[in-house]
Amino acid sequence: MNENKTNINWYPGHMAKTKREIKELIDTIDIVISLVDARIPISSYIKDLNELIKNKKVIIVFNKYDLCDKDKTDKFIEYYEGKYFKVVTCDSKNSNDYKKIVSTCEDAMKDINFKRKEKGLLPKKAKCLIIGVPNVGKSTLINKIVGKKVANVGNKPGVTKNLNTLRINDKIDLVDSPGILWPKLDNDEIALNLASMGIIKEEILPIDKVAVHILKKLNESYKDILNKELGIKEFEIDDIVNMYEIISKYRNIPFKDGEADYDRISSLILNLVKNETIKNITFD
Ligand SMILES: Nc1nc2c(ncn2[C@@H]2O[C@H](COP(=O)(O)OP(=O)(O)OP(=O)(O)O)[C@@H](O)[C@H]2O)c(=O)[nH]1
Ligand SMILES: [Mg+2]
Repeated sequence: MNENKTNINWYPGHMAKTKREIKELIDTIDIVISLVDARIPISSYIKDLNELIKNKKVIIVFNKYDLCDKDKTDKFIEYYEGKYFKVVTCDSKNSNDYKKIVSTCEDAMKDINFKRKEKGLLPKKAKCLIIGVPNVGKSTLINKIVGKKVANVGNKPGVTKNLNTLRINDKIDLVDSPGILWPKLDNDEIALNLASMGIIKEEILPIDKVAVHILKKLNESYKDILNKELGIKEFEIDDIVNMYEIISKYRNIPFKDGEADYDRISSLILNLVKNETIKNITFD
């Protein structure tokens, strides 16, 4: 198995381009809606957000809230509260939580228009930029707010390719943006958390490293899931070969050349998260 330490540097050209375009656009933006994955609310926060968006009003959205461990979420919400205008939890896929975001935008815009009035300026329509790492649910949220499919969505990173302004109503315009990361993913824990949630493309990191990271995290906080989904009762980080053999037997995955089929099992572990079989987890 590949146990080498990787120094991942994934920063494709289109992310640099998106950042340049955001910097050009930002003066016309009133509110920034910054999405994090509620399962990794710190790891999935864009590291250079403040530099990118100057001092705009920010709403932090804990998206995929339906998939996170709610017992752990409050302390992360507290961490962001006070730093930003508002924190909102949201399941963009199967709920009407998006309404909380719309009303928070309206509140933020009241503040902005009040200040404009003091300066003798007319009220303006809210222009809101949706921003976040890849695959966090930006386009899904936009489709919910619009009430129909206006943006492409996919269960993989890098679906949206361009900044895209959409008229919502006479009060709000929304700008969808491609997912961005920061130039160097030099922290292994953060990189592996991002990979576990499908935010970094699968080809970027060795799949077995990501799978072992998931096992380790489940063992730290969610032993019942490890047992139920993979048949592991006593996790041993120093004996991954044995762990993979246990999973082979439990899941009926045939051995290959006398060994557990590492690639297949690693894929299976990643897919448990990707297909939402494993829920109620927070890795940060
Ligand atoms: N369970 C759950 N799934 C979600 C939620 N929001 C989005 N998804 C799923 O997450 C995947 C990615 O959604 P997208 O809306 O394409 O994500 P994006 O941030 O626009 O991704 P890029 O355009 O690649 O940056 C899709 O499979 C969505 O169905 C949510 O709140 N809960
Ligand atoms: Mg998108």
